[in-house]
Amino acid sequence: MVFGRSDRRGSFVEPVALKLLVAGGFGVGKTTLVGAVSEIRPLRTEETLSEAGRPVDDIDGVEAKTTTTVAMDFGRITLREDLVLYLFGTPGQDRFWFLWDELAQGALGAVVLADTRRLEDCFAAVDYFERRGIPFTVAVNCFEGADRHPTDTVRDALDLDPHVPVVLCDARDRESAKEVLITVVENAAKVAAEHSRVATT
Ligand SMILES: Nc1nc2c(ncn2[C@@H]2O[C@H](COP(=O)(O)OP(=O)(O)OP(=O)(O)O)[C@@H](O)[C@H]2O)c(=O)[nH]1
Ligand SMILES: [Mg+2]
Repeated sequence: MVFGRSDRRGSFVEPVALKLLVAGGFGVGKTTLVGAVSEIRPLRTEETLSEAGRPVDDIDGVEAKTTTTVAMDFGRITLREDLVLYLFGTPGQDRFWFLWDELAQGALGAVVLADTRRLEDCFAAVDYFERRGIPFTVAVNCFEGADRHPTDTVRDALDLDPHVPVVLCDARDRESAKEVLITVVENAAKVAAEHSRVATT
């Protein structure tokens, strides 16, 4: 066990709280994922996509979308009695990039959601976490109608380091989304352990 405080008598254990980001391109399912796993009513900041926004909002491939996140999503999930995750979903559109640094403060890890029909939309998020050294996991949200690509194809297309996990998910499904978050936490723990090993040798 990497996280959490144990109590030999098995009584109440104060949980460790970790902050994770849920990022990725526009309309890739970030708000959906946070909503699917959150055990509290998720905080959402959705606004209607308007005609006025058309010149700046790139809705190619997500024409059915009527709203977009303008600040953040927030949710919480208890993975184990001693481990609670606070989830912060980022806004997907480029005009909200200025919020990312604020949201990323203190984040232990991140999910980069990807849609194989618009893979290039998550380049910016991958780049952001690589530059800041925040361990991330790529989760391919398997939309109906999208070709199923093996995870290695996605890894190659995104030019990811071999240690970056790539998983498939359905952002609408609680168990599937939970699996993604477990991968993010395990990977972040692995990266942290590797860093401390390097620091002490
Ligand atoms: N078929 C299918 N639809 C999905 C899935 N995930 C999300 N959707 C739909 O796709 C649309 C986009 O979902 P959102 O969760 O709002 O996407 P987002 O990434 O938060 O979008 P922005 O905040 O605007 O960037 C919504 O209409 C969802 O119902 C999925 O796994 N499969
Ligand atoms: Mg959203």
